[in-house]
Amino acid sequence: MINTKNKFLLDWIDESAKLTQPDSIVWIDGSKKQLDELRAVACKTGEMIKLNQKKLPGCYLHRTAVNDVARVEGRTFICTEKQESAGPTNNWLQKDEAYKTLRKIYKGSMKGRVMYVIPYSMGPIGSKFSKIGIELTDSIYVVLNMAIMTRVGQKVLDTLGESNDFVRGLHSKADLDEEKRYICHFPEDNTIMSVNSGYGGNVLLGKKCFALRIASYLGKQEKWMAEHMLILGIEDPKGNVSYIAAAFPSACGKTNLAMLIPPEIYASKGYKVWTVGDDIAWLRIGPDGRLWAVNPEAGFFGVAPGTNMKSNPNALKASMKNSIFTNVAYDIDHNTVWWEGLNNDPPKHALNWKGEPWDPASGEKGAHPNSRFTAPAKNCPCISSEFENPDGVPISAIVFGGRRAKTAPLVYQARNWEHGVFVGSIMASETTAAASGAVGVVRRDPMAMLPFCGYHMGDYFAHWLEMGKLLGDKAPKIFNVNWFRTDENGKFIWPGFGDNLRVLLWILARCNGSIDAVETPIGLEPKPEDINIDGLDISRSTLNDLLSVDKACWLEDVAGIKEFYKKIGDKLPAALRSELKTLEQNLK
Ligand code: GTP
Ligand code: SPV
Ligand code: MN
Repeated sequence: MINTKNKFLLDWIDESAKLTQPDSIVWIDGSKKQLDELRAVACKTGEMIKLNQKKLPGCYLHRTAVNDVARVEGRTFICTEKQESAGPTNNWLQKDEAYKTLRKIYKGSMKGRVMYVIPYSMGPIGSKFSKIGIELTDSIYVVLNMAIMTRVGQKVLDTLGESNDFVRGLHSKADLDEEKRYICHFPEDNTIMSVNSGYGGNVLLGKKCFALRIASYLGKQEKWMAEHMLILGIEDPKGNVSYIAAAFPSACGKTNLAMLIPPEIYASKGYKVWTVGDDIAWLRIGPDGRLWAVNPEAGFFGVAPGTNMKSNPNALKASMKNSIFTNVAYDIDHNTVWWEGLNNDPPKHALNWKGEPWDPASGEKGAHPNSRFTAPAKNCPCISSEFENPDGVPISAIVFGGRRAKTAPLVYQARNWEHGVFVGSIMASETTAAASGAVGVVRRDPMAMLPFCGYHMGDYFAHWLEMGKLLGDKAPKIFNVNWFRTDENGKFIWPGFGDNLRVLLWILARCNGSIDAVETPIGLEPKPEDINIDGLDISRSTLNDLLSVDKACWLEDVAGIKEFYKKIGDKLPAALRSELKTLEQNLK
């Protein structure tokens, strides 16, 4: 039995129950017994399908409503007293107005349902990095996902004690009405309200809503950072591990990079890669003055399509027990799951992600492009021994990157922290299926945080600059990568995946000062011979192309950056405006 005397918590639950009117309230203790009971209920109602327990022990399939398959950025709001606080890149609602609108929608929305109370910790319980949230939800799917993605149960309440310092998250599926779908954040009140969705990032409130949007706002006040970053450790043959944090937009390769398998030429020498996180990093300045990172999550909510034994065996293995699959194809004969890119052997008798009979020969996709697996981090064969370390890991390099068919070279280094913040601020990437809307359109996505920054983007840039001042010469070095350049046929030129280690090793060599670089108009690039291409199907001249800086392309980009900076307005730090001037002059 769960137990708390926290009056703030009990009052808020009371108030929320009066509003949403559930039949009953159940506290989630995170025990196997309780979760098993919920899984049984979900299977009975059809909310989940129990998969082949020999092949996929503890695994389940869930299908969302067909109109509810990705984050909805157009329906995601930062709700504050004044619009200025949300800034020009966020949808804004005046907070009192938002509460009023939302209360109408939530009224009675849990009638006939159970309200589950999920006490969870983002970050190892008790770590100085960690923060507590409580999510109220009428969805068993949400409960079971949160139990994988976060640390849940009584210990969280014990840590919270009678404090009011927790993030309130109220989620109701209501009737999944798109028109009345709201994902609302109240950073000034530590509150999240999500209604009329049942999908991932819209409803697992610990993830994007808390660990990025609310936490980025808290980080600004408390001088730390919440970022859309993977964290990985690279172990060299002597056993030294260096850590890299990398920010790529949604579905641009964080999970894959975090779990990469070193190519044979490196594996045979003893190089290893360890995963600390695949989506979110909380970064703080440690007692030694360096930047330290924890992954606030306890699981992976990873993109399924494209995941296979060659591209990402670690993710695949992680998802083969005690995992939940969302919106993948269903193999009727084997009671298992399938997605595009898993193998070349689609199931003979199958249902697609919508649950309809599906013929692989039809040309239609079996799995939704944004279908996902939810897997416990501890299942991952390459999970870092530091994953639970309450002090986190020290970061040597920060890497930005995106999907750019042209423009951005394979890798370049920023000349210093300020230039690095500039490099992050001008990131652009082709949109993906992770958010609803058009796919493949290039948009500015600074630090991969466009959809996740909980306050004014200009203030966010200023915060980055301030963190650099605090870090001084202990600041991580900053880089930019692009695995996604294409040739004239639209094919990716760089092999990517495990071979990305070749680029990461150049980055680490730059961090420890063991290698030179070449000055270019945009920053420091490798001497082509310093990227090891042994064993790759790539010529030196192709590598030169990958590293080339097309001035015309870049000047076009400068025009785009100017437009974006104009949108940021007066709050754009002068240092960034001056970096832009330098870039333009260098190119001319
Ligand atoms: P979110 O969970 O949405 O934040 O995404 P993510 O950044 O973790 O992306 P993920 O690693 O799941 O990759 C998304 C897609 O990019 C998958 O279809 C991958 O197969 C593909 N991908 C990942 N790494 C590479 C790479 O190095 N090269 C190429 N060409 N594709 C890649
Ligand atoms: C992303 O879109 O960046 C994700 C998936 O990691 S979601 O949790 O849906 O936001
Ligand atoms: Mn993400």
